Amino acid sequence: MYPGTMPLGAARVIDPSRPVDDRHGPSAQRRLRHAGALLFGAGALTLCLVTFTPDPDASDHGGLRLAALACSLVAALLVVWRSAPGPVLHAVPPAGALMVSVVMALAEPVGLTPAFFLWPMLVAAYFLPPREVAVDVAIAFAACAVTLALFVEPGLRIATFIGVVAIVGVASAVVVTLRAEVLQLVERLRAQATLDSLTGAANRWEFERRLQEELQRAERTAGNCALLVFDIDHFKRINDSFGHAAGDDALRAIAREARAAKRGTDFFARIGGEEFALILPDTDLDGATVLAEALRAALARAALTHPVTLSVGVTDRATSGVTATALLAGADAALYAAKRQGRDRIARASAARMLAA
Ligand code: GH3
Ligand code: MG
Ligand code: MG
Repeated sequence: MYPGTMPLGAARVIDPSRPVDDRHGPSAQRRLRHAGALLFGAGALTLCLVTFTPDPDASDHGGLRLAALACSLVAALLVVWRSAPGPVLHAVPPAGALMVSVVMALAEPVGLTPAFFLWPMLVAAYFLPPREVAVDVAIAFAACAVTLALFVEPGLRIATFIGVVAIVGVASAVVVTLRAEVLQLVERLRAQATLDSLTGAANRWEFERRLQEELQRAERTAGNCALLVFDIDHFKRINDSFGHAAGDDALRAIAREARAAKRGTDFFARIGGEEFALILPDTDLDGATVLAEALRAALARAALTHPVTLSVGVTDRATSGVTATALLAGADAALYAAKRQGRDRIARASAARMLAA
């Protein structure tokens, strides 16, 4: 292995290609379904507890037990209906608000029941986009107002409504704001975790993940995938002669040239100090060699403050093997050969090496 390259890391548990604000993916849908089941399950339990505690006026207990039964059925449905479609799941918070209205109409006296509008609105605020949260909160307020007007004595209506608006409105706004801030933070951390700050290229971690992904795609489509690894020749001399800042400038300039030379579907990464890689989907050894030539020519033409040359190793899936480790080892061996043969050149991996390995 050429100094500077590292073995592939362990399998990736986190998938950074997943959008940070993933509200429609399978995982988000599953969590919303679970939250809905919990919401209605907790509602059923609370109603049961209320009807089994001593109460001087138990006339409403029959209705409340029916409401508990309805809540349990909804909770059970959400548990078993794994393929519940998005619109059904998005209807969970407003349905919860309507259930609180029904219970408010049944409960005698109304007591703390209106405070329970908070539950479905917290679920909405955490899981749904802000605009949908606003609609759900408006539905909850309207349902609350109508129920108060129809079923609650006049003296309590206004004060209860103000209480619901204040508690539910503020809590929902706080959750929406906190969630937006957390998402922003995650977005920033993801960029820091996947990009190299000096060159803006993807880092080694992201490179390994992407290489595995492209190889899986190639496997599915029975296609090819090439890997090009290049290392700057005698880069240490630039640092030693002109200082680290000049070295950093050279790294940035080389990354710029590589980005300009590659195709849109190619993936560029910095995988070591002065070592870079390009993953070339649907490309064979010849295609990778053409890109390597183009990159070397572009670098020769570019007006770099401190001109450099590259040693390049290329391989493809058909030559070195189908795993990321095999492909990287093949490109690495070719790069090492280019260095041994005198630098400033391209070396292609050979299938013989793979057979020997
Ligand atoms: P070779 O042709 O064999 O590749 O020789 P080389 O001098 O390029 O290789 P060597 O591995 O001896 O030195 C690599 C140098 O790259 C040493 C290290 O200081 C420098 N380097 C690695 N990362 C950075 C960086 O981020 N900035 C700067 N300025 N230099 C870096
Ligand atoms: Mg190196
Ligand atoms: Mg070098």
